[in-house]
Amino acid sequence: MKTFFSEDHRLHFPQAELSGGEFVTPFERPSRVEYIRNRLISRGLGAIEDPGPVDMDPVQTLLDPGYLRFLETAWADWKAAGMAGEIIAANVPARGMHMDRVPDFIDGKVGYYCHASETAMTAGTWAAAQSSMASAQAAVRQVIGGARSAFALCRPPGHHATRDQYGGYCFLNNAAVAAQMLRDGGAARVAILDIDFHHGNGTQDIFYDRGDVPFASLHGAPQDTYPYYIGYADETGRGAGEGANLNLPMPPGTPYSTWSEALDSAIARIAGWGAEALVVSLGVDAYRDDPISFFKLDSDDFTDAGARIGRMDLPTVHVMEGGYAIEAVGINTVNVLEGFLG
Ligand code: SP5
Ligand code: ZN
Repeated sequence: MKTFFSEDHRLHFPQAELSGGEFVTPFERPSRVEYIRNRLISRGLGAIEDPGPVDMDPVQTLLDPGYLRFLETAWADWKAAGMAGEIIAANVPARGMHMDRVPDFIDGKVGYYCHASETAMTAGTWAAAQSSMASAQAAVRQVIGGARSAFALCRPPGHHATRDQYGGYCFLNNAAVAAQMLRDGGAARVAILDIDFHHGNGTQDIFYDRGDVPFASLHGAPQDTYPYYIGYADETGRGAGEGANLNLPMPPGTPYSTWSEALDSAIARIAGWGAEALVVSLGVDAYRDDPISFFKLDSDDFTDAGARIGRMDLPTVHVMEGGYAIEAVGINTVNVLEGFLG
């Protein structure tokens, strides 16, 4: 399996994440993908290639143009306004306020386009997010070209980003654009299976009204974890998308025996949807030692999960999402891919 990876991820590394009322070094840090890359090499999983430049056409078609312009100019606008630090959202439109009027001043714009203030932006964030998207796109091209699967080693991750909001360490929804590109490449139905510990709110939102890109997510119950206000089991899709959204929230302490049953039901639904291609939002933060999560998967469980996904026998693009237990993130991620390959 080929991996696509851009060194430009390094351009995004904020100093600060707001966590428990303190600024800490972000959990989503550059070393994560270095551990994954080193493990790919030591296991001999296949070539690792630079993706080349991003193609913004499919990104602009799927996402909000105003949001993309905001991401492109946010840092310059922030600095021009005399802000000393990194970009952090301090105000967001809340109940009773206007949800659809974009402020002129950058501080207000930031809140309008952000849903979670733990995530900071810096000078290099936009370039890094585009390079991450480029890896997803190169992996899609590989699969459209006939490969059974490819791995997009994306950083920053993407599944929390909506059409017009960043947050949860995500800026551009790589998995969503990958799925749309597989649709455009001829697959009539493209399923997205999200195994990251957190609910893939951005991906769900982007395809909620559509039946051609069904979405299934296994995640920590929103009552107990980020993104808190979405990810319930009764969110089943709308209009043409009714019945094409499957949320499988699970409580703190969930072991692999329970999680793997949920995975099997997601896999059965994806078969029922008649998917012709698959995008896996591959987060490994369901791991027992993950510092911000509460499932209890062991490293071996990720191999078994990958094997179950592989038995679906679909052309598959794996897109890296979360996973913050630094020393294990490479092992767990590559275990999924090795399990998948069989
Ligand atoms: C892609 C992805 O996995 N994003 C996750 C975003 C999680 N945001 C909330 C993090 C809360 C961290 N607080 C941790 C306290 C640890 N004691
Ligand atoms: Zn996550």
